[in-house]
Amino acid sequence: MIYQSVNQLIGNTPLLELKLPVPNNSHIFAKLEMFNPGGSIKDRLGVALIAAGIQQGKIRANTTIIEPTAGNTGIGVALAAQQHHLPVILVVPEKFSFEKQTLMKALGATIVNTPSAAGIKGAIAKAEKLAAATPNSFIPMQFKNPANPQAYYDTLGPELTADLGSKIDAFVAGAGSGGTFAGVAKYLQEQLSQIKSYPVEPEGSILNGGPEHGHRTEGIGVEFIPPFFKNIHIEQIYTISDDAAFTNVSLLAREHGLLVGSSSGAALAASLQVAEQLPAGSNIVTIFPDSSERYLSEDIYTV
Ligand code: MET
Repeated sequence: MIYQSVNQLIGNTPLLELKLPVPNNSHIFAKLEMFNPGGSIKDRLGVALIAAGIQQGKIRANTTIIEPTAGNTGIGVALAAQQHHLPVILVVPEKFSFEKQTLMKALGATIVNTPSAAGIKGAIAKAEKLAAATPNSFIPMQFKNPANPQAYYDTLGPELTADLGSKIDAFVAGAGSGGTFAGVAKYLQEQLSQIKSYPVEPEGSILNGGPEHGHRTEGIGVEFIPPFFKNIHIEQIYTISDDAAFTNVSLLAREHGLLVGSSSGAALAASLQVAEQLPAGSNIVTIFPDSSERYLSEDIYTV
């Protein structure tokens, strides 16, 4: 097949069974989202946010798109906005990786940095200020736009059941905006009544009650409960240390040939803990959102 646009390369990523020792002889399958053209799971979200904005009449020719992001959503939004020749301003706390910020700029976006200490809330507030001062602008706002979970409900969820049928016992995924977790969990819970769903956060995030502090694990972690979690059945929340996440990142590279980012390391740590709770031979599906290559400047392979 000869593809005609980068958009056609988004989604339908491979599902890999990890050949590592899993407690209770269970199986862990990882959805390899670094195979999307922008290098992360958030390409799915970028196209969905821009399409929803256009459909709702909130994005017209020359609308300036403004979005707060840790980087990957910004890359996805920049990629999608480029197809429509829309200007993009991405508001990024300065702590997020140099590589992601470079890629957003390469795709044509303008970056506005906010202080790391103000967190993602600081980036959201700055985006709102910029939008108020920019005529003809629109913030898709991944943190509350229903198009966020919907993008994953529509694409990633069905891809998992297409690959595994009804043989999925548990779904484990990191939460930042919470869109991936909530959208896929909703889809799977509708299809498979017995499935158990587990969100993953780094230590420093507040889902399990805190305490709130900075962390090296990037792209996941929340400062407020995602509104998308309403009506999703959550079995248990896993809070993973940076050490555990980065140890897995190194292990996955050294022993399994997988070059993944720290949120993937955290997802694997949680999946292994889930395996301890579940009956023998369970099938656990998790998500590896991006690649380690966008974190080399942060010494991702140094635990
Ligand atoms: N992963 C999303 C983004 O890249 C949300 C991050 S919130 C820590 O924007």
